[in-house]
Amino acid sequence: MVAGEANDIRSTCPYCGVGCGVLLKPDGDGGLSVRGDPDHPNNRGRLCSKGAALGETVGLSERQLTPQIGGRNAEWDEALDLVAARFMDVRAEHGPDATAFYVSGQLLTEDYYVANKLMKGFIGSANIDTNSRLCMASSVAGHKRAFGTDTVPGIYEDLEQADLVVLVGSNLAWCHPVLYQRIAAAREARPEMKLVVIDPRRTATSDGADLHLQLAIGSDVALFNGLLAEIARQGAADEAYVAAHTRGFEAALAAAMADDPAMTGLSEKDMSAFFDLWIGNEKTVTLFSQGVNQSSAGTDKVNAIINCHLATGRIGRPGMGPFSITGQPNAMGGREVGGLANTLACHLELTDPAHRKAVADFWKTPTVPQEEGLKAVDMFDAVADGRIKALWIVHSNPAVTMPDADRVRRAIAACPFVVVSDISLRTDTARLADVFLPATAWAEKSGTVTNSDRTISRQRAVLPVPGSARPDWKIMAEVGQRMGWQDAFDWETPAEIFDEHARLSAIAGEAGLDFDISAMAGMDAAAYDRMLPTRWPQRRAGAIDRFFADGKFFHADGRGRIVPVSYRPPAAVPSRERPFQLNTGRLRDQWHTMTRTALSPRLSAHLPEPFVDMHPDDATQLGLKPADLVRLSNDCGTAILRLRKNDDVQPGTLFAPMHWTGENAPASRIDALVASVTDPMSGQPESKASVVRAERFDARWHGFAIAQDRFTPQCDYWALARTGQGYRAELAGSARPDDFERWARNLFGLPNAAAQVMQDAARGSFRIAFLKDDLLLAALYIARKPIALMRDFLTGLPGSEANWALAGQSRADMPDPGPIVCSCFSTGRNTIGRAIEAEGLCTVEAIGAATSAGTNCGSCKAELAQILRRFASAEPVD
Ligand SMILES: Nc1nc2c(c(=O)[nH]1)N[C@H]1C(S)=C(S)[C@@H](COP(=O)(O)OP(=O)(O)OC[C@H]3O[C@@H](n4cnc5c(=O)[nH]c(N)nc54)[C@H](O)[C@@H]3O)O[C@H]1N2
Ligand SMILES: Nc1nc2c(c(=O)[nH]1)N[C@H]1C(S)=C(S)[C@@H](COP(=O)(O)OP(=O)(O)OC[C@H]3O[C@@H](n4cnc5c(=O)[nH]c(N)nc54)[C@H](O)[C@@H]3O)O[C@H]1N2
Ligand code: SF4
Ligand SMILES: [Mo]
Repeated sequence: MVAGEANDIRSTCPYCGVGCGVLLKPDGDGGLSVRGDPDHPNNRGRLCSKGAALGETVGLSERQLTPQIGGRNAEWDEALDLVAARFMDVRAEHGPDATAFYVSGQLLTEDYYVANKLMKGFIGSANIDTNSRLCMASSVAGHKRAFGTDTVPGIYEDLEQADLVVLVGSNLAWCHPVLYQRIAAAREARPEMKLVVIDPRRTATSDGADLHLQLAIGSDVALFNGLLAEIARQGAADEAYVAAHTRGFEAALAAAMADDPAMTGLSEKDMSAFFDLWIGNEKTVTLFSQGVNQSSAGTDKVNAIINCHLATGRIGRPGMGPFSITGQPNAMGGREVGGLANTLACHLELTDPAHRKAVADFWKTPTVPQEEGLKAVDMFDAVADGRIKALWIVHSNPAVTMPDADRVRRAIAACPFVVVSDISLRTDTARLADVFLPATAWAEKSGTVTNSDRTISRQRAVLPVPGSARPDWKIMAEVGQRMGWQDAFDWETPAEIFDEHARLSAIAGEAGLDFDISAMAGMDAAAYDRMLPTRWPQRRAGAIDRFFADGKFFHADGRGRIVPVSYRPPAAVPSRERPFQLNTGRLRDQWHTMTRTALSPRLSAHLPEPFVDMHPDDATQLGLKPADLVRLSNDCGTAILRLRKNDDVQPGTLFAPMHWTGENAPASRIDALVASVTDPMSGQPESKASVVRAERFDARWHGFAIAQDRFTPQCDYWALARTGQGYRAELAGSARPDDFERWARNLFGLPNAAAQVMQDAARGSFRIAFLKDDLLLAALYIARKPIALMRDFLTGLPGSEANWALAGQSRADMPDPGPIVCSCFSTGRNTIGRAIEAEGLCTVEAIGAATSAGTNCGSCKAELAQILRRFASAEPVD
């Protein structure tokens, strides 16, 4: 049903690959109320903090709603004609491979289909690659090696039915919170169910596990080879299964035996506990994510995991199997349409002449390329060295998220013709566009997405299209038509595109491949509109209940491959010059480059500043104090980040989030430090194991600013975040301005506002508050050292009568809540800590009863448990 209760519109959350169903109700004023859809099989009504805050991110304040050419507003006709003409000129003069598209796993399937058809079918190059190269490419390559196709055999129910869930390189509690909660609920119902987390770093996910293996970064192959060897030693291999359905066991076992599990740095005791658990539980799901994929050994890691499942026959049955979880809402859909430079469409292969011919016939085009196109890192190299002269970036922000991001940013800037389709101009990439094309955003557009367990769900337009924004599929189809291919890009609705995609998939089914949704073809607009969540395959030629249930794989001989793999350490080796391994990843309440989540004050309050986690021993050795700023550097670039001293990370390793950009913290772009080393098979970058040096950033002054209106600081370090009352920023500089009052007036754009000033020249401290009619407009607090202020309290003051704000302290009647832990109820860490102490709380439920924290979406439950544990062990909470 399209409409739920009380005319809510059913749609799908645009963030992670869990694919939660949402019920949306426009308030008629541009806003939206959002609830979890109780009838959606993925989430059954649950949402995480990001999904629950979607209503706060649909405003138009940051949107660009007209096309731009060279920075000036333009009509669509002019912009589209220009894009078509420039791409055709480059193609005519330099050949199709001088053009490229860089697209995204957040595109809808229909958008993605059009992009792929335009580039591979008509422009005639395979130079279309996607941010999924940075995300899923190693899993794709590993699946193809093992299974013959890119098949994710598992479904979410398997995670609930398993007796053992192993999470490898996955911070599920933060990155797939609703799925994590489904596992947590299953464990509550069946306490004998075990959870193992394999991650070099302590996380909210590992804190809830029965066993946490803090292996050395990049050593997963050695661990799973150790497991395969132990499986053989204990006689736990399923010999009949191996003989009937696989190839390669002997060679893989020999390679595994030759590897040394000590490379993991794990104790014998932990390793054998893990091996025994894994071997002892037939119903085991091994779920993996970016700690596996984003590695120069990513494909081998994937196969090392799958090997253990094939060797034990633990695949193709309920409650067991390898499970590659997708990150983006439509990472799976992008693989279906063939959005990667080395695939064709519907899991068909570019390099297979029969596949090529079938697709060319279907598309009625003579020009399907024979060669694979450039993978993301190579593509931006080709942009840098001038081979690519026309580039179209859709729904991604590669100037921030590609490895060696400063170089990528320079390459895009130097490219002769760059088109960017985005919803906002305020991105590091969009700022470099020659032509900017304004896309409709999530709540304004229609189509389908496929989640991690192959469930296709509808996204539905619920808000009116603002300004002259257009859906991505439409923009690309119009360009295709203007290039001269009227018929091939002549769709009126996304339903027609879906139908074409479903019909094309019949070819894949006939070729004996896994992706076949031909039974979904033939839907008219009304049927498409009513579409319910549907898991593929949906074949005309008889249903498949579960992939690999019959022991048949997609290699020509029908057998799965157990692939010999050997441990290789990460490409960059720590040295005296660059002694730290830099691990990077995600935070609970931010999505990638923050263009949407940072619009929500609640989400921004969780962790409002970029930081680096460093082990206390390393921090002491470097003479760093708590809250110092740290400068990380290597050959690629530098980043300045706030120090968080804690033993969540191992000595010699660092962790920093990936989210901050030139727009909100220009000195803290973490991918500026990530070397563009890739996995030789998948081309996926090693985003979690670059090497850096670390030192104190010698700031002469530190500052904290709050204001009602947005401001853009000019200093060496700053990080801006939204608050309920406006904005907050951390600031620091290596040179002290002569006149802080003038500096502050410039900063806030308040040349004449009334001000209160408090300063202590000897201590180097300066505070200024700007007021209008007793209401606080803005305030700035400066000191020589990192300043201790009640920040989370101060951020609530702009706009209120707070002529005492300069004190920087909360008042007895308004205690400082501390950093937000529960973003649904804005409950801070201090509030929770006070409740634990005052009321002697010792369970997450008791905290919920006392403070409401964790009682709505539940995304913070893992952190509440962490706070409790740390209180119990008298560890410092931060
Ligand atoms: N809140 C939030 N959720 C998201 C996203 C987001 O931006 N924000 N993005 C979505 C996307 S696109 C993706 S791809 C997923 C990613 O989801 P995850 O893969 O769960 O997230 P990451 O934080 O990138 O990395 C996971 C973990 O890998 C660990 N790791 C690093 N190196 C190694 C290693 O060598 N071995 C092992 N075993 N582990 C290692 C890191 O310490 C980290 O905790 O999240 C999705 N969900
Ligand atoms: N160091 C490090 N780097 C990483 C990673 C890591 O773990 N560590 N992870 C990698 C991974 S897994 C991923 S998936 C990538 C993600 O990296 P990106 O895809 O580059 O990041 P996003 O911020 O999701 O970029 C999406 C862009 O699309 C825009 N947008 C939003 N809605 C629409 C729409 O409807 N249409 C259009 N046209 N645009 C829209 C947004 O404003 C934003 O600018 O980052 C990768 N980079
Ligand atoms: S878990 Fe959260 S971010 Fe992921 S789809 Fe569900 S609500 Fe959206
Ligand atoms: Mo991703």
